[in-house]
Amino acid sequence: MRSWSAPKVPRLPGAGVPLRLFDTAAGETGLTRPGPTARMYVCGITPYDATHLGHANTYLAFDLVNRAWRDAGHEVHYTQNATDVDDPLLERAEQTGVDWRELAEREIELFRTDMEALRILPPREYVGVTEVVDQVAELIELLRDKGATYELDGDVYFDVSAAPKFGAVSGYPEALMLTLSRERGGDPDRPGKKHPLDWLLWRAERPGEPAWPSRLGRGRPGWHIECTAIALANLGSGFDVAGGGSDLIFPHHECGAHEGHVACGEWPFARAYVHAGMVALDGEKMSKSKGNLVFVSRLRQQTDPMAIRLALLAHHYRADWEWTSGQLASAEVRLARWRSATGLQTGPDARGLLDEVRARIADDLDTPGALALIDDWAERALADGGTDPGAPGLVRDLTDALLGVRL
Ligand code: 5CA
Ligand code: ZN
Repeated sequence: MRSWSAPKVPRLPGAGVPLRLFDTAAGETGLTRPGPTARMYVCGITPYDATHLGHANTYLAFDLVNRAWRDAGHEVHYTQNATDVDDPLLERAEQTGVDWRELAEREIELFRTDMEALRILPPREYVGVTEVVDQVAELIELLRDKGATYELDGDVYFDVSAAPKFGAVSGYPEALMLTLSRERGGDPDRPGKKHPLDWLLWRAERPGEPAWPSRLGRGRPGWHIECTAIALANLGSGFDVAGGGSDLIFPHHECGAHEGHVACGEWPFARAYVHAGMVALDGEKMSKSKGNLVFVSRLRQQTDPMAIRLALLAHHYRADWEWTSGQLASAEVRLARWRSATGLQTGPDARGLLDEVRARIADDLDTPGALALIDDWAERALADGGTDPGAPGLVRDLTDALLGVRL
């Protein structure tokens, strides 16, 4: 599918420092060690409703990873999917009397517009599952040939006993895995399964549901296998970062990691599993199924998208937090101050600021720390000026390149 258009990223003097990120699988923060080309896969939307602030927060986190790697001299190969056929999408289409393809297309287009407005760098490949059903089916066949699958009434399951490292990504105890599987699209209670945590790879055709022909019979892909197939086809095994919100730790990233492991014989499937926190509204995680949403597209009608970006950046990406409209007002004030300060002819020397901001971002994306440093520079610029004619331009460029906030 078409990705979205890329914002210009200014080049900064010198080079960024190696990026450290918290890896869920390791349970600690560690250095990312990409080659000349860093490889990142981020799970995309299920397009049955408009982009909300929670989504924006997650894609923003990985946009910062992308920008930090580029600043450190790497090319970045970034791939993202769109879950353009899945149960929640089909259910919403049915409820609203819209064709599921039209619904997906419309919401994906809105997502692209939102991402562009927020200056999120686009993935090199933006892949809808419906575009790669054949590849997904082939990967399932490969898993079948390795003895990792079984059939149940025409559906194909991954046999969890074929995954020797199951649990290595989430580190969750089995009871929690069962609960989360039940809540997040799994079917631990389905009779006939060998183990409750076995997961669906291929769903045989049901009346009224979309299906594709394959050597597995007519049907459609299960959820986790789509991301494994799309990541493998574009990035190969052992890529640098697999990303998403923390609600994807289990079962999605756990299951995907073992599909990749069994298919390729290589571990780890991704070198780091990185997760953004959950954004809540009215005390509950913002989610399409609950409907407690603040849409990016609606907010964009009221305010500058750069203020939305700044409001999100005020939180550490791994924090869970609750949206309130007051945060947008604070971000608008901050944006105006930064614009005033960088609009001056001269300012306080900012070369030290560049190093410090780079260091904050490289430290597991400490954006609150980075924002405080720029606040401090802006305050000094507005209070007593400064004599460096290059400083305002440098601050504009570093804010744009590293934080994606165009002043
Ligand atoms: N299509 C799948 C991934 S393959 C999916 O999870 N789609 S989604 O539309 O439900 O979510 C898209 C991304 O936004 C995921 O990374 C998810 O973890 C993240 N996300 C969803 N809700 C929130 C929230 N309230 N706060 C932060 N991130 C969220
Ligand atoms: Zn995914």
